[in-house]
Amino acid sequence: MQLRHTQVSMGAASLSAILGLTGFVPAALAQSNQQGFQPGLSHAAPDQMSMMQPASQMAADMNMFHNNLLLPIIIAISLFVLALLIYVMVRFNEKANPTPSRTTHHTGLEVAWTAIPLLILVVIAIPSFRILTKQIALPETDMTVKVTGKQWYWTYSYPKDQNGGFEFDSNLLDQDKLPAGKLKLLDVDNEAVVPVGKAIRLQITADAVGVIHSFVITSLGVRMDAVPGRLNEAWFRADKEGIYYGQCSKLCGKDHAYMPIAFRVVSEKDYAAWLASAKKKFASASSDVSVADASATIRQ
Ligand SMILES: [Cu+2]
Repeated sequence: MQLRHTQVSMGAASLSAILGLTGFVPAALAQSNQQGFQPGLSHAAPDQMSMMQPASQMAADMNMFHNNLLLPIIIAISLFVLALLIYVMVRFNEKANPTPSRTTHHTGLEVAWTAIPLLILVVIAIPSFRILTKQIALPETDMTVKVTGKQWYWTYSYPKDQNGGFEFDSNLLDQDKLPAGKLKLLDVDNEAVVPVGKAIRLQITADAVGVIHSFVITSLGVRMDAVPGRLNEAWFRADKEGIYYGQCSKLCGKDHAYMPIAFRVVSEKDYAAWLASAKKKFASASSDVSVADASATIRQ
């Protein structure tokens, strides 16, 4: 298993509107917007009750863990406690049981109500730690994006040694002049773009003079705090092309609710086209970020 100096802190538009707004989006990319934009997958659907649909194996594992293990256990425990309460109310009320028992200890019962919850926790802990390990022990990743939480927007840096060498800010769109088809409080001016099927390493931090944020994209199974002065790592491999939204998930100040995350997952060809145009567009904001040195890798 490999751990790369990971520090864990333990969280359909009109085409012309899109093109007009982003300016540089290649035509093929703009088309994939309409396919990729799916309620329940990209963002929560209206009246949605359950978890977000998964767009990565990690998110699928997390959903499975919640839906197939945690939820049944929680329901069973709640029903059991409810049944006990009803039984006590009926069987041991003052009328039905005028002379109460004076028992204060029962060894068998005490062992049982210690051991059974312990076993339940062990049953939960094993798959929980398995998923957690998968999240924080990075596999060989194909590319890196550096994410910096600022007050109150995100900055994405594409490393020089990966054909990038630029960075850009991703700000919430002006809510008073929201173009048709754009999502309120979710769509941004500059989306981060990554290729589909590739393991993406995220290096997540926050502005040195800023506050703690948390970078979360639910459908991709990514949740990691962005802490000033600390470089946290997370990763994902998106199975499907599309746009995936997230939100800052750490109460970070007055505009906490207005710093959405938008990651667009595209084909490799579209990614190459985007990279070429983004390099020109963001040329003025060049970034010196380069991928962490291999010597920083801790092998286990
Ligand atoms: Cu924040």
